[in-house]
Amino acid sequence: AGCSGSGGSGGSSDGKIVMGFAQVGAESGWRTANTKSVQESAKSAGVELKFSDAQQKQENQIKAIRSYIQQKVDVIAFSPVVESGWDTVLNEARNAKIPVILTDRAVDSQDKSLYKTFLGSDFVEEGKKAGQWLVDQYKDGTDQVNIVQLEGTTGSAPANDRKEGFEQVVSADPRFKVIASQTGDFTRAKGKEVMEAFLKANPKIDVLYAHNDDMALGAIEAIEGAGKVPGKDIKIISVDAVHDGMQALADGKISFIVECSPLLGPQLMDLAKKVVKGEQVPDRVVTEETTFTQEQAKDALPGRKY
Ligand code: GYE
Repeated sequence: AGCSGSGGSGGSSDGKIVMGFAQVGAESGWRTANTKSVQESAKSAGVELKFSDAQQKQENQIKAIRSYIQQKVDVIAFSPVVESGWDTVLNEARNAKIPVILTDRAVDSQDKSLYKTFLGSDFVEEGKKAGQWLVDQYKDGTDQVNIVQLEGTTGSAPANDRKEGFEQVVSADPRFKVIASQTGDFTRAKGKEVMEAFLKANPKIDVLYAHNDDMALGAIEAIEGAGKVPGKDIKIISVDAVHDGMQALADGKISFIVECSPLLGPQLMDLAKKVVKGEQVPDRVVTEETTFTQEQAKDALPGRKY
């Protein structure tokens, strides 16, 4: 990008589209698979990729976006770590006439013209699927069901929405009680640490709902460390379906996983090419996803790419 002269919109000196991609970090198996997908698809789509890792900090992401604006890339894509606080930098991109694509996570900006499209999952739907599985599991009981929740990164779209969708479903039945809920920042280490605290403070935990597999995997270590059997003494529901999560599901340690696909790269490159050409794109592209029981995980594992 930044080459002057004829031909209008950007392009690197060899005519390639240049994309600046501001990634959240490397906090989870999901994120690693997502990064790989973006990098590989850029290569095969002939897109020159400038990539940055914000280490889960909004200020780093804003810095990265500003530097992409300065470098006059053709298109900026990013996965906003939290939902709020983006209007200023998105305005700067718009003033510089650089189109922005949101991938994976949403922003809460009122002005939808600050970005061209949003590619990613419906996280409220994922939370509902998690809640629905639980409701089905306990359809015959009368006892109270004590639930603890490991939330994703505070203020992030998947944490907000997975919590909301789950609540919408389970709150219809007064037996379901969320007795503790805290962030584990989508990491294994935090998932373990917070689950240890939950176990100390709550003698009777029936269910863990973790907003991603990594936190569930950390929590499994905490549960085993406390002398309990994950999947039996405490049922575990999580979201993502990355390899290690699917393995724990097949092994009976996790009870149910709601899939969230990280393989957004090919669709992102497609959208980027259209946006750079000035073509119309849909303002929302939702990823297709399923759910996995323990049996389904055993079948699916050999063919999983991540
Ligand atoms: O579920 C989690 C990751 O934004 C969908 O971020 C993504 C979430 C994913 O750290 O594992």
